[in-house]
Amino acid sequence: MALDRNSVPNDLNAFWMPFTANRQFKKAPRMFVAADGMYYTTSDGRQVLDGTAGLWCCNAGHRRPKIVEAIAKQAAELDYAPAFQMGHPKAFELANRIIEIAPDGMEHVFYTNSGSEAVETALKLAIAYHRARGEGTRTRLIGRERGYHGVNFGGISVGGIVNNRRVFGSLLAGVDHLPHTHLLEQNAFSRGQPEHGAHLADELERMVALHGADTIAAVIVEPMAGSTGVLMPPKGYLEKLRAITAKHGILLIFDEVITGFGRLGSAFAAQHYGVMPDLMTTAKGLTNGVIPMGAVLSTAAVHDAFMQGPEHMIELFHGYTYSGNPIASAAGLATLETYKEEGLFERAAALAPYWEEALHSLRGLPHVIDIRNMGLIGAVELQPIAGEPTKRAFQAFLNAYDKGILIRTTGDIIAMSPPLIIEKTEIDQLIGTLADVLKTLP
Ligand code: PXG
Repeated sequence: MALDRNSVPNDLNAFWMPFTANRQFKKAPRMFVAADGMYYTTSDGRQVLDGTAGLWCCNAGHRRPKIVEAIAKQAAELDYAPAFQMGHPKAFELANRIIEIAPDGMEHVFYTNSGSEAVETALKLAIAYHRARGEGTRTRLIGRERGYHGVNFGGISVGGIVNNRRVFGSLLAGVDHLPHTHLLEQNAFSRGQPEHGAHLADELERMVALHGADTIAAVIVEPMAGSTGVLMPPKGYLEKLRAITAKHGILLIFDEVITGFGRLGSAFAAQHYGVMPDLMTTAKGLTNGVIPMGAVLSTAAVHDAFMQGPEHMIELFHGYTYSGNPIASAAGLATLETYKEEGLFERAAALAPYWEEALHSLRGLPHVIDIRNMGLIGAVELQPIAGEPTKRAFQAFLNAYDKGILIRTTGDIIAMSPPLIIEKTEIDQLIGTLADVLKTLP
């Protein structure tokens, strides 16, 4: 018999929360009921400074008027249009605006509803691209240890997070992983890109020798790994990956779900690092996190390989009911306008040195074993409590929340990625409060 939840409107039991310690949360819930600019309001009426742009997505801050208005207007005008064999103007307009700010050479946009779907789309595109060109033996996908590419089967297969993989069966076949680039001993407390580790890209040559280039479709990496703790690409590493993939006809996919839309001070990490992939996955900042939307950006070479055969035939058997959804498209357009009008990418670049100094002022505080930064992203790595990994950082997260700042933790790493509208005084507030938290941690 169905439970009668009407009698208990605030029962927390029914909602099975994602990536959350459900039982712990439901004993002491942390609820946001409103947001504005840099701040969330909690259900007990406190203001919490958003040190993470939600989940790395609200790059323009919260409740931005242009975005709010665009969504309301679109819902009242054209709420939904079929995504297959029909179009609506805003999806086309948004694709053009994305291409305008994308690295030179990116010419096409395929819409999804999340980063995870963008990843699945890119992996499928890579395999189908080679097949379309008569190289159907290229099916192998190469990811990297400590990579995060969302939670669907392709993404967790190429991803390198043990907990995201081990309880979900056999995953995709034909996947291999490059080593991660986090060389704590050599690179601790580097500012920006670390010096050591470019040689780790040479592992790809070893994989080519092992598997044969003609079996490998693509390499997928986050240009800067976000979720597993803000792991920077060592100097020269991405350039090497690009050179080796190009040499062997392997596609290079940059997963820019976090790094896209200004996080590093340029529109995309590809521009920041000056390395051009064949496909890019994006989501999050595309709509400022307000409405779900993701997108895969593609070069003309990849796209054009599909444009063959009779013209009435569907070229790519892939897509989602909500690909390019009108309200998401309107939100995306208003978001990109907000970024542009307020110069937020340039703002992130201009603030980056201040952010770097503030972050590195935490060096020397208890348990801090590394600090990393790039653009408006930063991480503080803590020494784990012996035998109890993750506990120390999670305690820091809880204490920080009580003191009025929102941070993220992954393992024993604290990650921060504030909205690009943050003021210097708010950087001081964020880092100052974090310093207080670190001083009192067990
Ligand atoms: N790729 C990358 C690089 C990501 O960071 C995804 C794909 C998946 O996106 P969706 O939209 O399906 O969640 C992500 C998502 C965190 C955190 O705190 C990171 C993500 C999501 C939630 C939390 O590190 N990244």
